[in-house]
Amino acid sequence: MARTQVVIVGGGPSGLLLGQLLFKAGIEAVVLERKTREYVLGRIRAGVLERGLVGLMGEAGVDTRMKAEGFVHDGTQLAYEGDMFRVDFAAHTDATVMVYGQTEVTRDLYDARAATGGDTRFEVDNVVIHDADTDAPFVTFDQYGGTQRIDCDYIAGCDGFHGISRKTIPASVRREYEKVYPFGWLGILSETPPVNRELIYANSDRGFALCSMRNAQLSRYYIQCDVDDHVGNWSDDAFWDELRRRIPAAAAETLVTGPSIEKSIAPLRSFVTEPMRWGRLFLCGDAAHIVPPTGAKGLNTAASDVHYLNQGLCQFYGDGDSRGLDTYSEKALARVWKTERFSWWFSNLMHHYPSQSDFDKKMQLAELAFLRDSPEAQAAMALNYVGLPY
Ligand code: RFL
Ligand code: PHB
Repeated sequence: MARTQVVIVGGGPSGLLLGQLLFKAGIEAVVLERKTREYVLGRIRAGVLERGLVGLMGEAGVDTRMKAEGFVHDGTQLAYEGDMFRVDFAAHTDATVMVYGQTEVTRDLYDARAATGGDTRFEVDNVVIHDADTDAPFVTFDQYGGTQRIDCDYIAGCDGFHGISRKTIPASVRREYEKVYPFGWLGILSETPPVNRELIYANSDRGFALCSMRNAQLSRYYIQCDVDDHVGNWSDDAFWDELRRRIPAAAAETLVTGPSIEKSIAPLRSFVTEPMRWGRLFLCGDAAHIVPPTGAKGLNTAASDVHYLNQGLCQFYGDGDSRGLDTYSEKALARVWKTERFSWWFSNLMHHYPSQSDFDKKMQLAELAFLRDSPEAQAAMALNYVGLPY
């Protein structure tokens, strides 16, 4: 029978970041991942890192490549009705964001984990968390045709929205809050130079569009689509044509197109589960909450959870003080709800709703004009976009 201090369920960015931070503090952890490393690295997701996550990458000792290859952005562009204005982060905050893909963050964390001899089990099935509400929890899982058991002090549930950790908390204890949006995002990755130096978030009558990037030769674009649309309905040409119609003319004219190397549709959802702790089980990241991607907050909110949990575990193992762990759920949720609010607000502002009335549309335009003209409104947006303090 094996034993460790912390079992981390899920080898996505939350689980790996926590694993590396614990390693730095001399706390032993085993990471259990259902898929292969290649599969996890094949998911194209987040692209914008808040200062908090940038700092945690440094704390975890994995920021060398990010610092060399990432792009620091100190503003973003918002477009509507042929108009485009800039929200200047540097003018309103003392922070910037880093454009560096989740794929690269995850790769750096996996490389560091391998280099430090961290115990990571891939392709594990049927992970079950046992006795999390007692002082002797353990986790079982299937691998190589046999069932294994690891006893531990604590379990970190970092297994994403579809994982098993959240569902381990009895329904009578859990309270869930959800909003499903009536549209999705169709995203493509293409080996073309980005259309603009900064991201462009565009509100148009045909629906939202976003121009983002990974590096000088790799672009990431999204367009709002029907929630039940299929990737097969969208040729590359159809995507580019639709994107051009939704972004300002000057950008559309200079857009460089090419074959897509990835194309996928993501639904949009706001979701929070409370509490984020049950006994010795702590939920982190998408396992506990989802935001629509409009504010680029999913990975970043996962990182703030990891920060609070790491702090609590270090306090406990360092001087036996469990106060950080006892207040984890409360602290994490306080920040989660503020981030949910920002992502919901920004999504409402930028998308076309199927049921939108002319009045609703006028309200969106008035709010965009207010944001364009008000330094105070821009300061509020900038503060949220660069990331609320931990
Ligand atoms: P993940 O990434 O889902 O990782 C969970 C891991 O757990 C594994 N797993 C299990 N392992 C063992 N046993 C089980 N029973 C398991 N069940 C699941 C899974 O295989 C997986 O490896 O959750 P994590 O680590 O909490 O990370 C969250 C982020 O991935 C997510 O919030 C972001 O990608 C959201 N997101 C964005 N976030 C940002 O901060 N900035 C962005 O710019 C941004 N853009 C995006 C996004 C998400 C998107 N999609 C596709 C949903 C853009 C998109 C399009
Ligand atoms: C991305 O580059 O994938 C991205 C950027 C900003 C967002 C969402 C996604 O708000």
